[in-house]
Amino acid sequence: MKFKNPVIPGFYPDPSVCRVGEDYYLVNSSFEFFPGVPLYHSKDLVNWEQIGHVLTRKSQLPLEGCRNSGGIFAPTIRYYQGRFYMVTTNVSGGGNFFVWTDDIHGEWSDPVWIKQDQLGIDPSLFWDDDGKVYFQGTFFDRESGRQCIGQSQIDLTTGEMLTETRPIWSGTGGKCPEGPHLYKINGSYYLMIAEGGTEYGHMETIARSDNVWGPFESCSHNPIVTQRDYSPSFADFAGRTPDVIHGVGHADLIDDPEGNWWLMFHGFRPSVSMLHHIGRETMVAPVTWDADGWPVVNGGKPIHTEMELPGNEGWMTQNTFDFAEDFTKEEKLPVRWAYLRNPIEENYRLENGLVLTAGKDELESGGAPTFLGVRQRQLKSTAETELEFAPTTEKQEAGLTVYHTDEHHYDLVVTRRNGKRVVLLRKRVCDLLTESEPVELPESGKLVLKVEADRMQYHFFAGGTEGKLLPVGEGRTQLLSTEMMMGTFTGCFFGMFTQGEGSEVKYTRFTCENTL
Ligand code: 6LW
Repeated sequence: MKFKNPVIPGFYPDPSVCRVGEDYYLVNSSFEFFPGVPLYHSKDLVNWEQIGHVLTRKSQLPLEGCRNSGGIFAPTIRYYQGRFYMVTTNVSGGGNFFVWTDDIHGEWSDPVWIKQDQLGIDPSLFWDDDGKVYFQGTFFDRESGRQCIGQSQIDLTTGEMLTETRPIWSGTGGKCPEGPHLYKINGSYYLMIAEGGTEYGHMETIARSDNVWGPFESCSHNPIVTQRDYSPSFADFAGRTPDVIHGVGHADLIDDPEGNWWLMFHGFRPSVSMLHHIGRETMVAPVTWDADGWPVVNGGKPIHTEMELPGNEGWMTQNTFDFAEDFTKEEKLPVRWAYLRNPIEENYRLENGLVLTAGKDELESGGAPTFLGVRQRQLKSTAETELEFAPTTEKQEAGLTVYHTDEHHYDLVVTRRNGKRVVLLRKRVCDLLTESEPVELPESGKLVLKVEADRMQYHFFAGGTEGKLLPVGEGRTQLLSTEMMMGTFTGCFFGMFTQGEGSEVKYTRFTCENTL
């Protein structure tokens, strides 16, 4: 049986997964985007559907002033005695906390803050057979002067520490030991972590102990998964086969009801060697156990986009994440949409279409601009939207943006120039700003804006609803790559926006098509 990785394509990093019977639930990091922590459901680990978000209220997720790639770092989801727990870090305020729910389709609790000296990131929870709860995360060990994985026992009702934090493993020598998860399998404690940093040297390693506190013995074939030694040639890219995956790591282990084991992890697909722009994506690989009780990921083979499992010939059907949305028929926005930081709610209304009103913040300002976006799922994707917009000044703008950070976005902008309704392509990359010649649009009537993405370029089009769309300009994917940024962890979005005093726009339709 064959399937394609990533199974959750686009910016869905740091996956963590739990299982209840035949249902799997998975969460990802969300940084400065709101709502926080996308929540996915699957029955087979390959086909995933987003069922909501864990952090849906500002009281759970204050993001004011949150820098790009601040906010919510790697979450862990666990299920224990009828209750779901999600533990994570808001690096822009408050640190480590968890929330819980007894209804996976309902609201989650307010945050319970972890009160302890373990000020690190990537928290995880482990329940031992005696009901004691252990908290793991990154920890700076003053004695060794190194980052390692620390652990404490905590009280889950109050978030108080019941023990001090003790270093339990520093990994195999890679930089940034992080993303720990502890499991008890066949009577042994397995501690699995990410190392090497979340770039091209990323890897996943594992260690084992008879005692919850260690000492942990490193697996003889660590790292259990990595692509750090994989160097695709330019020919791989020239053939335009998107079969190149890098930066795999940050994993969680899960068993299925038949007793097979699986690894959920992230990795990214470069556009060309050393550049990627659509974020770290969620992937899955089978796990077997060797005679010494160590996990073997994907039979010890590298991870490719085309994965092969024993069993039937042929491809599994897989969701494409295509969608066609008609805002004129909606009373509630589907869960795929993301705001930037905490939205100003009155600027978003569903009234026979999605009416967006400009606030004082613009896309560049690092505040809460009027913006709603979906993650770009594939290197080859198309987004198209239909809108009603009658700007009355040269400041009033609405359009379609390919947005990565405040400083990295390409905006197809409808506005007014010399008394005419026009469209132009504005490209912002670091401190560079370019604007194409304005293209005149029909003075009245609905407009269509479209972006076609391929591996190397974004192609922008605009026009009225009748006739062909006009090309407005192009932008290289290269300049929206994570490697162009200063330590970011996110990926490109296709978004609707409006800015400029008094600007109001109605979006009626938005569609996305992806090529797997
Ligand atoms: C994540 C951590 C990491 O929390 O990236 O480089 C952070 N390491 O494991 C954000 O994804």
